[in-house]
Amino acid sequence: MKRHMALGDFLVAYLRKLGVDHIFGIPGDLALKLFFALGRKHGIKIITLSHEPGVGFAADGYARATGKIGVACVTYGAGGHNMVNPVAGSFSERVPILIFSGGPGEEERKLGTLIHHQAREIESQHRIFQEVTCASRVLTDPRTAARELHEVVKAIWAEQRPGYIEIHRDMVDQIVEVPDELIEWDGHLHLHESDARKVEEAARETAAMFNRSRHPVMIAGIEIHRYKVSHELIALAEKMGAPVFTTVLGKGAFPMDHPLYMGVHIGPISPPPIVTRMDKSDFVLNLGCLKTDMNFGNRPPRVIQGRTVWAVDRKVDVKYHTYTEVGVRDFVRALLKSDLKHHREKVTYADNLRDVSAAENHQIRVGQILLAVNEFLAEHRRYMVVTESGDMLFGGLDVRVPHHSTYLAQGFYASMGFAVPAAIGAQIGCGLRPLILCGDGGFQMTGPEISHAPVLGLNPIVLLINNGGWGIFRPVVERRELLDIPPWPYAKLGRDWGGGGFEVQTLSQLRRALSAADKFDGFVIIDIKVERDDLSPVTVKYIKAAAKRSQAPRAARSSAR
Ligand SMILES: Cc1ncc(C[n+]2csc(CCOP(=O)(O)OP(=O)(O)O)c2C)c(N)n1
Ligand SMILES: [Mg+2]
Repeated sequence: MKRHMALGDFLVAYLRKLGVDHIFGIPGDLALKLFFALGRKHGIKIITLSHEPGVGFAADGYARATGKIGVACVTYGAGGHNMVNPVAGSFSERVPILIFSGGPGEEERKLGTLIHHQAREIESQHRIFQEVTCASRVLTDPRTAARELHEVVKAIWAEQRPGYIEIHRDMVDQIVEVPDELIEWDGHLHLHESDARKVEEAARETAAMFNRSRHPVMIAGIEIHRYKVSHELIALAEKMGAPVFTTVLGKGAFPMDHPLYMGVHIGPISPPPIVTRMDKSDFVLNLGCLKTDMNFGNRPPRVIQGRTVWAVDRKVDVKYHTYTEVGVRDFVRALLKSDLKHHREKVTYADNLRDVSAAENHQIRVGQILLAVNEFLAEHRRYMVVTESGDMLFGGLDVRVPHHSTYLAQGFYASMGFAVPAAIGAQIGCGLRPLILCGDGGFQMTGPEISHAPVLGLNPIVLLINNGGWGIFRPVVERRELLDIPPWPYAKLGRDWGGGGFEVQTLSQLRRALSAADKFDGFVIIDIKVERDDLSPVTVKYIKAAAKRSQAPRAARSSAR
C-alpha cells in the first residue's frame, strides 16, 4: 500500500490486507471498471453467478460459513436493486457483507438527462441501501475515499451487518490519498469494546441467580456464532451442567451432538420434552438470542422476566434492569471466570421425529427424509447442511449435524432463494460439502445457480422435496390451486447442467441415492417425490399457529359484524 494510489489499486490492496480472497459479482457498464479493477488477473478471485440475488446470497453464505466478511460487486440500479433482498436478510440476521456498486460518472450526471438504470434520483440507490446496512458511503472525494471505506468496513465488523460502498465509474482511476493509519494497519478489525465494570457486575449478578436456581437452562442464539464465542460457550455450559437449547436462527451455535444439547427451542411448538423442561425452569440464561417471533414459535416471548438474563445487542437484561455496553462475548467470558454451581442434569436430546415410521417401500414421508438425512450425517463427515425457506426451514430444525459441523439457514428473515447460492458461497469459503434441503418452489427461485457448480469445482447435494407447489401454506388456505407450480425435470436438469440427478419415491431409494451422491464427484440433485399434503412435523404446528395470529383481534371481528 502506498500513500498515493489509483482507487482501483487501493481497493485490491485494502481487501487483500483484510484477507478477502473471493468477490461475488455480476458486471454492468456502470460498474465495468470497478469490476475489472477488483477482478484483475492474479488478484482476488471473482465468482460470477447468473442473477444478483444469487450473488447476494452467495456472499452471505460465504460470510456465515467462514466468519469473515463476504464481498459482492454489482452494477448500479438494475444490479444494485436486485441485491436489496439478500442484503436485507444479511442485515436482519447479522451477517457481515460488503457491497460495492458502480454508478454514473460526474460528467454524465451533469448532462441533466436521466441515466440508464436510474430509478428516482441518482442518490436513490444509496438511500435504499441505507435502510439495510449499518454504514454506507458514496466515494466521491479522493482525499477521504480510503478512510471512508475503512470506516464502513470497521462498522461492518463491529456490528456484524452489511455495509455499502458506491463508486462511480470515473472514480476508479482517480489517485486517492492513503492515510498512515491504513498503510500501517495489520488487517485486523475489532469488535466494540465492552465496559469492563458493567461486564463484571452483570456477570456477578447472573452467577448469583444461577447459583440460587435449581432447574436452570441456557439458550444459545446467533450472536454466539457471529461473535465467535462458541468454544467459551461450550466450556460455560459444561461448567454449569444445565441443558442447552438453541433458537431457530441460532441452530448450530452449540454442537448438536454435545451431551448437554437438548434441541431447538421454538416456544410452545418445541418438541414436547423441551416445552416441559422449559416450563419447569426457574432460571433462563439467553445468550445472543434475538427476540424474534420465529424464535418463539409465533408468540411474543413469554419471558418470566424475574428469572431471566438476556444478553443480546450489546446489552444484558438482568430481571428488570439493563446493563448497556456489554457485548455477549465479554459477558460469556466473564461468566466462565465466575464461581458457578455445577448441576448434574442428565439431558436427553429431543426432536419431532420420534413417531416417524421407518417403513421402507411406501411413498416416502417428509419425516422419513429427515431421518435418512440424520442417518447419513451420522456416518459421513465433511458435510454441512443448508436449508431453504418453506417446509424445510422447519423440517431442518430436526436435522442433527454432528462433528461440530455447520448448519446454515435464514432462520428469521426466511427468504426463499437463499439455500442454493448460499451453499455455493459457503462451500467456496469453508470447503465442506453442502447438503441442501430445499422445496421445489425455493429451487425454482435461485436453484439454477447450481449450474455454476462444475466450473467452480463445487459439488453440493440438493435434496429437492418435490410436492408440486408452495406446500407449506396448503393446510391453511381455501384455494389450494393458487399454490401449484409447474413440474420441472429436476433430475434431468442436474444431469444436463453437468452434475448428477436421481428421482426417488421411497426411503430405500433415497438412502441409495444419498450413498451414490456421496461417491459422485460433482453436484447432484435428488428429486424426492412426496405427497402434496405431506409436511414436516414442525411446519404443521408452526403454520397453524401463524394462521391463528393472522386473524383480526376478536374485538375488531365482532364490531365488523
Ligand atoms: C422471496 C420469498 N417469497 C415468498 C415467500 C413466502 N413463502 C414462504 S414459504 C413459500 C413456499 C415454499 O415452497 P417450497 O419451496 O416448494 O417449499 P414447500 O413448503 O412446498 O416444501 C413461500 C411462497 C418467501 N419466504 N420468500
Ligand atoms: Mg414445494
